[in-house]
Amino acid sequence: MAKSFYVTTPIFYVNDSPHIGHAYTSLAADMMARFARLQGQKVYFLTGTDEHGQKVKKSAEAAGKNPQDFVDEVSQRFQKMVQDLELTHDRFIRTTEADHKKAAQQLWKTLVEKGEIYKDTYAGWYSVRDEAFFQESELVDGKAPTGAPVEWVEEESYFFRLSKWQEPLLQYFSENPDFIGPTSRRNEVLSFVKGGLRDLSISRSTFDWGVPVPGDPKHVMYVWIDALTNYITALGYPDESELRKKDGLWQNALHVVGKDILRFHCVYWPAFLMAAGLPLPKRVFAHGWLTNAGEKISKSLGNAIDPFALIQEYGLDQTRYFFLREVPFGNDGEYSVSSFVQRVNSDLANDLGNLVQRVLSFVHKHAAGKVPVPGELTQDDEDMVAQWRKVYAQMEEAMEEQSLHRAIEKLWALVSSANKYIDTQEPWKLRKEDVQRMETVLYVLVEVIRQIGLMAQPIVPKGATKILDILQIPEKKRTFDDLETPLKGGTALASVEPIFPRFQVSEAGARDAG
Ligand code: ME8
Repeated sequence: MAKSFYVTTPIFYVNDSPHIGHAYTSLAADMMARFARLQGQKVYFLTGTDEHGQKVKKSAEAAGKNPQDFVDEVSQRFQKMVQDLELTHDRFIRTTEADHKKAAQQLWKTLVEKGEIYKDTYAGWYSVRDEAFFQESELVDGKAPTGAPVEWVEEESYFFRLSKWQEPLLQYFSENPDFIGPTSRRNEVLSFVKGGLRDLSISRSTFDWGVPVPGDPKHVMYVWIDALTNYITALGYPDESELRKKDGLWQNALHVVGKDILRFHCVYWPAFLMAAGLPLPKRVFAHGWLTNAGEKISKSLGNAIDPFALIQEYGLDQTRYFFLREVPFGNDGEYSVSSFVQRVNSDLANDLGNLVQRVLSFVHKHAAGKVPVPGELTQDDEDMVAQWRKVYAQMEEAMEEQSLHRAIEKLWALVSSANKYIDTQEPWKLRKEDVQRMETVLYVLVEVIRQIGLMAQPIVPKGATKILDILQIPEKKRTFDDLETPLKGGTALASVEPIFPRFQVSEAGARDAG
């Protein structure tokens, strides 16, 4: 039976336009979804927008719009981003959709029935930018730890008995050491929970842009309890059958998030689920921040990079490749135009692009444009043709740990091996000395290019598709299972076209310098 894999991105606030940070998370999740599909897994990939709360409400006011019109408009920009990124998501969820509101209200009702919610008064600090409550002791120079301004809030509020879940959470983390990745983030969560949990205010009564609290419409739900529920709305909750299915989507769910929202996903969310008697997702993986000149890229800091501009100028494959390869997934990563151009020139244009171009043009010129029929394979040939097995196993292992950069690095080691193989076998010499041997060498190379094309699909889908199209590989023969079935000699190749262009390094350097 095919394994299941459910991958989610955070749902993004519609307070402002999407920037490269949002695109980054989305591209990473997309690579995971594509990889799992090619493995033959049953995949569900969810992304969307988080449309309630004070932050969105204030942005709507500032824009002079009513909140619904405003969120419709900004959500469109995120839907456009998702389209431009050519994500392979199964649903784009919006928290203003009816099925989601119903799910959030059902979760609330269940928590009430289980005695997990009580009414009191909240008095404390609130950061609208973080949509988070803070204790006096947590403030740094009168601001939230993120540097966001805070305001004093004193209002009637419902509370969730979070304190009660401190021990069960710690026990769960110890029994499920892979629940949070990477390890540094796991440690961060452990120390936060060990430091003691207070009950959490989960409703607001001084504004109305949110999901109404069942039975008490003066209150709207705290935006995070509403937002987190999106992950189960998409699986049909209040119907719990998918959530409880053994080895179904939920038991194999991975939440990909940025490290800024670790606490919400690794403490609040599992506590809500435990309290409601629902099973937990398999894992939360928190990646780092993209930085520009050392500062987190964010709209509020005014250093946002427009993903649309980047894609338009350099291409989608290039944008995917740079961010997923350059930044070790989990760490922070610095973006600059010159590092971008250097990376895509060297890995895409030179290493992979040249390999394909060189070999396939040679086949067109000197081997009648057909996959050559090999003679007997030498040990070197055998090793080259079989190297993918090790590479693929390494990629699978890396993907299991969300080590996206490592998976890419392993594949590019195969690209390097193929380039070395050309240099040692020297087919251009064989053309004059031993045509049969030349054909064998070319066969090996074309076969390895096919293997690389297959495995590169989740990383650079457009380039990989071009490669597989030149090789005339039928659409149905492009899964990872097909790695096992080598090319047959004699198939005609389509004409060769450039796969990855080169960019000017000098211009990029000038741009970084401002
Ligand atoms: O937090 N580098 O939404 P949000 C890397 N609505 N990733 C970045 C980034 C950067 N500089 N900036 C943003 C919310 N991100 C909530 C989520 S989920 C139930 C609710 C990415 O619009 C990263 O994934 O503020 C981060 O966690 C997310 O955008 C925050 O998006």
